[in-house]
Amino acid sequence: MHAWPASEVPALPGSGRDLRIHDTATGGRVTLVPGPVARIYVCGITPYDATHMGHAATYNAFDLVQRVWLDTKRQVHYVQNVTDIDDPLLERAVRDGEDWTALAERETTLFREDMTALRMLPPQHYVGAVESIPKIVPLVERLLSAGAAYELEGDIYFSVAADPSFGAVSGLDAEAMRLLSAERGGDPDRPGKKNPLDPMLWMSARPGEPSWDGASLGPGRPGWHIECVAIALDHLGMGFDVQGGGSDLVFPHHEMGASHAQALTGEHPFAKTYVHAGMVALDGEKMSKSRGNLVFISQLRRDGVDPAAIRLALLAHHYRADWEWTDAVLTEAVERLARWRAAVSRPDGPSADALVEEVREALADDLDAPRALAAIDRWAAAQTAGGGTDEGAPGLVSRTADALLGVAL
Ligand code: 5CA
Ligand code: ZN
Repeated sequence: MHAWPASEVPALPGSGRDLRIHDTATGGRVTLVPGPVARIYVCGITPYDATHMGHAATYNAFDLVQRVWLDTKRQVHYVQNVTDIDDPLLERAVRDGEDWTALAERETTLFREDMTALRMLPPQHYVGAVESIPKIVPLVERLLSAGAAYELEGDIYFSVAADPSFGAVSGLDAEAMRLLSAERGGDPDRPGKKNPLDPMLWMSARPGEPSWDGASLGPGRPGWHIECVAIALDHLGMGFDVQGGGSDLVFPHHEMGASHAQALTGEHPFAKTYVHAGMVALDGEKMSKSRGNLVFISQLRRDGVDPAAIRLALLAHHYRADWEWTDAVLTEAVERLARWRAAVSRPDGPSADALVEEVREALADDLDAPRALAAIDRWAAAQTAGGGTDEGAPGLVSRTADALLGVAL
């Protein structure tokens, strides 16, 4: 699949800082020190009801990770998937009487447009589940022959018992895992499973549903977790720097992915660091497709909202916080954007050398974007108060907002 066009990332004077970030697996902060090419996998959308504010908030967090890395003069190798075949996508297509491929294509196109408008850096590899089936099937076959998977009435399940470090990503107990598994695509109550938590790797063809050639597995379609494992191993290999997603992916998705990969390769870890963004809510409830309480980026754009203001609304919240979308959040962002634009449109202003370092330091400190915004607010206020004759300052502030925050002034 093709991704979306990249916006330029201006180079800033001096050099960036290594990112200290919260790692879900250890429950503490780690300093990321990738090689010259930092490797990141961010779980992509299931293409229906895209792109809502929750999606955008999560992708914003991982866009910041990359901007910090680029500022340290590293290259970034970024991979993202599209879950273009899965139960919820098929259910939505049936509900709306629409062809599931048309639905997936339309929503993926919309997502690309929204990501472009928000100046999110594109992945080098944007990969669909369907196009990955030829990579997924041999992995499932290998898990079967290694005794890490088993068949149940034609379906193939992964055996969580095959991974001695199962549980290491989420740190949850069995009861909590069981509840989340039932809520998030698992089938803990299906009789005959070795462990209720065991996730499906390959679902045999169901009447009226699409299916693909699964070689020795028979016709069917892939499970969710093995999709991301196949794509990540294909493009990044084991031990990549960060796997990212929203906090609703900690369990089962990222836990199972780590177990699949470890059982496949005998190596540890799948990702060195697991990073999760908080959940955006609307009207007191997590914004979700199943509840339908969604604010769409494309709708706001159609309403004439500047994408840079949407971006500022996202940046005003710490990525790990759960927060609520309100009209006031947007109004504040629109006002901030206007203040910043007025401040950088003057020919000179207060020196911005220290500001660049403040923004760098805020982001390196577990992506503290609200602190970065506050620093630029202070510069803009000083500018408005008429202090300073540094001719390079407005341009430097613009480049800083663009390079580190993805905000075009
Ligand atoms: N296709 C899978 C990942 S492989 C999936 O979870 N798709 S999704 O469309 O449901 O979500 C895409 C990303 O948005 C995930 O990282 C998910 O954690 C995140 N996300 C979904 N809802 C919210 C929300 N309300 N707030 C923040 N992030 C969210
Ligand atoms: Zn995923």
